[in-house]
Amino acid sequence: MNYENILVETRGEGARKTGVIRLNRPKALNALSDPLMDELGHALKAFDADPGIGCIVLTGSEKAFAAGADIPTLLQHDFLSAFNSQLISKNWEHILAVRKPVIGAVAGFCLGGGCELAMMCDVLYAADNAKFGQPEIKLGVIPGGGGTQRLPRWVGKSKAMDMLLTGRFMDAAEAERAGLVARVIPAEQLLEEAFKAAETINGYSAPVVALMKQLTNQAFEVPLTEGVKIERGMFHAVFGTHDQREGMNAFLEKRPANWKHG
Ligand code: DAK
Repeated sequence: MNYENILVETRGEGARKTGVIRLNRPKALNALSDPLMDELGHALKAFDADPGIGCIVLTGSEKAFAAGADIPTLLQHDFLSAFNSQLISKNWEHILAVRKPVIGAVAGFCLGGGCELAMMCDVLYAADNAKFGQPEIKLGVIPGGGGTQRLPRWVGKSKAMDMLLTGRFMDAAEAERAGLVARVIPAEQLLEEAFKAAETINGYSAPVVALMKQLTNQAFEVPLTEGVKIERGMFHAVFGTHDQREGMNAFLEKRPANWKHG
């Protein structure tokens, strides 16, 4: 696929590298048009399928991660055309099918669908100039990419309501306090820090990383007792891998582990 709305590269020195996807529609503050979301889905799938990639960093520009769905496109629809075409639904949740960790590195505006996309990442790092918001109410609509569902789970009901009902933006410091992002990083160091975290993850056993992601995301989907039960079964299952014995032996022998990713 020929990418026109994203930039794609790989980074890193180790055996497993980092796939980097940069949203790139600067004139529209990276608004998430259908072509952009198609390209994003394609790039995510390709990195996920590549055994040489350990994890993925998704980022935008210094000015905007993404300022939301593409408003001119939304304006072309009425109820029937939105309903019949399943408006921007088909390519929206490809990111949720990715089994490798996706680190969102957010600088500048992260609004509407941009915030919803960020919340679908596994880890979020924010530059100190990041601004998060679900301003759909100002456009006379509600979020359509999960904003009313994920935001309360991430930041609690009261803060989510405050943001959804007023349309106000949250700065990076508030986002960290609220638990929306893992860390706030000076803007000029954002990507380097994200790459460093990615390199660390790339250095671990791939199936264990994938399982860790799967189980942690499952915490938002299943009841606690059920989730703990599934974790217990999976804990026992990893004892069937080479990497469990290797990791524990390497610790006792005071040497780096030599993972076989199996
Ligand atoms: N779409 C298209 N173009 C946008 C845009 C957007 N969301 N946001 C900004 N732009 C464009 C502006 O129109 C402007 O273009 P020109 O006029 O230069 O041609 C350019 O980017 C620069 O924007 P501004 O001149 O406005 O720049 P400022 O620095 O003054 O303001 C801003 C920055 C981010 C505060 C402002 O642009 C803004 O408020 N933008 C709109 C933010 C917003 O309302 N976002 C929510 C959109 S609705 C769904 C999934 C997702 C969604 C729906 C359904 N399904 C799965 C069903 C999501 C919906 C949304 O996100």
